[in-house]
Amino acid sequence: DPRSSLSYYERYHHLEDIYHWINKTAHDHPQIVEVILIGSSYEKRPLYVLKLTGRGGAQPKRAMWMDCGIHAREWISPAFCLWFVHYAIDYYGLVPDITEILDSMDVYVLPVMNPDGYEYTWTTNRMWRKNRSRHAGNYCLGTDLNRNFDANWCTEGSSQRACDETYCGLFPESEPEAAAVARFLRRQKQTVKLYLSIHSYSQMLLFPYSCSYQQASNHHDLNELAQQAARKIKRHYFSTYTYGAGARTIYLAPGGSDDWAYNLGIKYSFTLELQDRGRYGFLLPPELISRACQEALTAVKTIAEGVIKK
Ligand code: ING
Ligand code: ZN
Repeated sequence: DPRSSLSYYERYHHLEDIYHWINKTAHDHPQIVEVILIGSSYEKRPLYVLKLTGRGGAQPKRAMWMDCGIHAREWISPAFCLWFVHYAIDYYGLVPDITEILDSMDVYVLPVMNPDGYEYTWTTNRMWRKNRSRHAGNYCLGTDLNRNFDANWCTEGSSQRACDETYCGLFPESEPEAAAVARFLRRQKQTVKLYLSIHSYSQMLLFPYSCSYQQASNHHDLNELAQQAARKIKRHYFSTYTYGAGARTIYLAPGGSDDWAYNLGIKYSFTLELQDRGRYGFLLPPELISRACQEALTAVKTIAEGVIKK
């Protein structure tokens, strides 16, 4: 097996395998990790969040949120959430960067936000993007979860047609996956200071707004953090990440989670588009997982440290 030299974190995993990993990780590291069930998917799969907690910090402690796998085919995204949790557990107390982050902020990680879609990419259609919900009268299945949040919902840049890839759903948070995340963040909005959503591909660090061409009130802060992250990645790995407000950097995209979180009051809100820039696209080979995750880890640590110091 040519993959036998790759570690668990350098491979992609079935959904069942990831659920097993979540349980085992929490069981093996009870002093750092706690599992929280925040809801379930359309097909009734659990949505588990891992809460990582360090020692220090004043009460109430600040927090950051990171979700992976909103889009089913972006396999590097769940792979990165697992990579990040593993890194945090392995190096907490040993490496100053992650130690400071966990001591300053609780870290909530949702490894697979769209489990039904993820499963479908393993069994049936590798290029599936949306969830797997059915709406009365529609032949086509699935809503784009990153068009289903309440941020200029279903305006230009998304579709009202159920067969389209950017179908916005019946109403904001019509999808149980989006509703579960929104409900959790609404309850935690006093403590959550940083929102991160992990996608692929195109190597970009995006921030609000994507739902309009309006400039965020702290645009310069957001741009500076993204620039710092991009420069650090360039210096360490020679990879280019472009950055900027979503609508101006890629395209107008209403209903996205980062814009919604930003409007909720989480003023540091980013979408990270991981490797690559199009050679393999969504089909990033396992051999490239390690490099992609190291770059993403650099970005996450840089942004989190920046938020802690603000
Ligand atoms: N890109 C994102 C998408 O949902 C995005 C871009 C970012 C949209 C932030 C809205 C808000 O289209 C990918 N690759 O999914
Ligand atoms: Zn995506």
